[in-house]
Amino acid sequence: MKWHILGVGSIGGLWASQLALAGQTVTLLLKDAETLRQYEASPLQLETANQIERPRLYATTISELDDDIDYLLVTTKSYSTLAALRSVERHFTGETKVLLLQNGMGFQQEVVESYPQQTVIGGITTDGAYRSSRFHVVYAGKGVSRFGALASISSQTINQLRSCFGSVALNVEWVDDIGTPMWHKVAINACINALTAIHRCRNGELLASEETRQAVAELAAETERVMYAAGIASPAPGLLDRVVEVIKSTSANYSSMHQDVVNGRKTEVEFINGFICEQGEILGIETPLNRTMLDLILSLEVAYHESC
Ligand code: KPL
Repeated sequence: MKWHILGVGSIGGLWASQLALAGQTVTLLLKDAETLRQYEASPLQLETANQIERPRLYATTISELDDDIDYLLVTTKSYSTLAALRSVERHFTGETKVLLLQNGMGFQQEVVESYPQQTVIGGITTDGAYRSSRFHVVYAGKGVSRFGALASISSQTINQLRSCFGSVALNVEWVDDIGTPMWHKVAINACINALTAIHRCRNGELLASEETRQAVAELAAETERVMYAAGIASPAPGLLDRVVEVIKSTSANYSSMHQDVVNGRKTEVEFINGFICEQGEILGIETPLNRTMLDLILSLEVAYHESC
C-alpha cells in the first residue's frame, strides 16, 4: 500500500517508521524546503528499547508532491487539520482514504463534512513517543491504537487496513465503533491535561494535593454528565476511576498540554475542554468547570504570546 504522512511529529514519525519497516511505501509530506533540507541532512530514526532503526522513507515538500494520495495518515495538531488537508487536497482521488490519528474531538466531523467524497477514518492511540531531535523519534511506551470509520467505507478497504495493521510492529485494532473510544479519550484528557498545565505539574502530582484531587473529581463528574447525555457509556469502572488509573500509569509524564504551554505553543484545549463545552451546550448540560479550563488555558496562550 502507498501511504503519505501529514504531520511528522512523534506519532507521525513512529507510524511512518513502522509502516515502512513493515514493507509499505511511505512518503513524508514536509511543510517547506527548509524542513526537507533538515530531513535530508538527518533522516528519520526510530529509537526503541534495544535499537535504532533507519527506515526507508521518501520525503517531499507539500508543494512539490506530484503523486495521487491513496492512504493519508494525518498526525498534525488538531487545530491544523483542515488547513493541512486543504494543502494536499489537489492530490485526492475518489479512492483517497484519510486516517485522522490526533488528540481531541470536534474537527473529525468537519473533515467528514468538508470531504464527502473521501473515506474518513478516525483513530486514537495510547502509544507514548517523543522526539529527542527534529527527526529522531523515541518510542517510549507501547500502547494501543484503534481505528474505525467515521463515514461509509467499503469492506475491501477495511480488509486492506486490517492486513496492513497486522503487519506493523504496533498494537493496532480495527473497531466497528470508534466514536466511543474517541469520547473516552477526550473525556480523560479533559480531566487531566488542562489541570497539569495550570498547576505546572506532572500528571501524577494531580493526586498529591486535596485541591487538585477534588478538581479532577469534579471535572470528571461534569464531563461524565455530558458524555452520558451524548449517549456514550462511561469507560469501566467509571470515568473518575479510569482517569485516576491513567494518571497513575502516566504519573511521571508531563501532559501534551503542559508541554505546549511551557514551550509557548498553541494548545489543543479547544478540541478537548472546548469540545465538552460545545457538546454541553448542544445537549443542555452546564459545563462551568470545562469552561474555566478552556478560558484559563486560552489566557495562558495569550499571555505567552504577549510576552514575546
Ligand atoms: O494523553 C495524554 C496527553 O498528555 O495528551 C495523557 C493520557 C494525559 C498522558 O500524558
